[in-house]
Amino acid sequence: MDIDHYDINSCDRDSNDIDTYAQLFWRDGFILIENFFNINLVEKYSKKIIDHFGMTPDFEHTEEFIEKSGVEVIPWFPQREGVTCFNAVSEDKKLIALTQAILGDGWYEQYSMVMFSKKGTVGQAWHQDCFPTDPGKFNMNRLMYTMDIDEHTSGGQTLVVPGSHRSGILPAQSEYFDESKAVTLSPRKGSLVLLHGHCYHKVKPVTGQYRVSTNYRVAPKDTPEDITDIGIYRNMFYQFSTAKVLKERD
Ligand SMILES: O=C(O)CCC(=O)C(=O)O
Ligand SMILES: [Fe+2]
Repeated sequence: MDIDHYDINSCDRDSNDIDTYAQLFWRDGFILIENFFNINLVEKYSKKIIDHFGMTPDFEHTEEFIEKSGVEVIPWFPQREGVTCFNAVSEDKKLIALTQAILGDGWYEQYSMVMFSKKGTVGQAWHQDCFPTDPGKFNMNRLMYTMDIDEHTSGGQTLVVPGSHRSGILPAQSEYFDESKAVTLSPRKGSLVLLHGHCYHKVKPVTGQYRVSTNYRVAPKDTPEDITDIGIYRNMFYQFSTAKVLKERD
């Protein structure tokens, strides 16, 4: 397999592929694998998600967070509510094997979260999901896409700076930040994206009817369970559990 490609279409999912994906993940901080999930499962998820949100859900984050962070996403935690059909991705054997190849023994599941954005919303500003203080402690996003995400349909493409999981903290607003190094991911329905929580990433504005991604977050052994409680933005550190701006950075 040519490991210079970000879109990996062929996926035999034998052990060689899994090792190659793990290498790619550690090189770039992310991988995109198309057609990873069974289409029937994807359809089932899609329906459940749309039934839950409808098309005009209310925002659950505070006004201050939305305004300061530039994040307009409505989260839903279906497994916490006992919606058991959302266990299917947690139990997916290929996904478990890939996670094990990347994170090694002792990794654990944090939580699953569906993220919904309405038409006309801004997506998400540049951020890291957690502090990059210790390279061994981070969240890994395992994102399932139940719709095509591209400039023609939904907008809301995901931008990632390759290798930025090794670059330390995201530059503050007043500091130099070379966005031209970012790559644009346009995951198709059924795709999996694995994304290291220390990577610099953002979501572009949503131009279509809505945008949905579903995240099964995991972490390596010894990572604190609340590692993603504080998000790193260019203008602030934000604590989700208390809904407070911990620090304005500029
Ligand atoms: O929905 C996406 O594509 C990325 C969302 C995100 O920022 C995350 O999962 O941490
Ligand atoms: Fe994120």
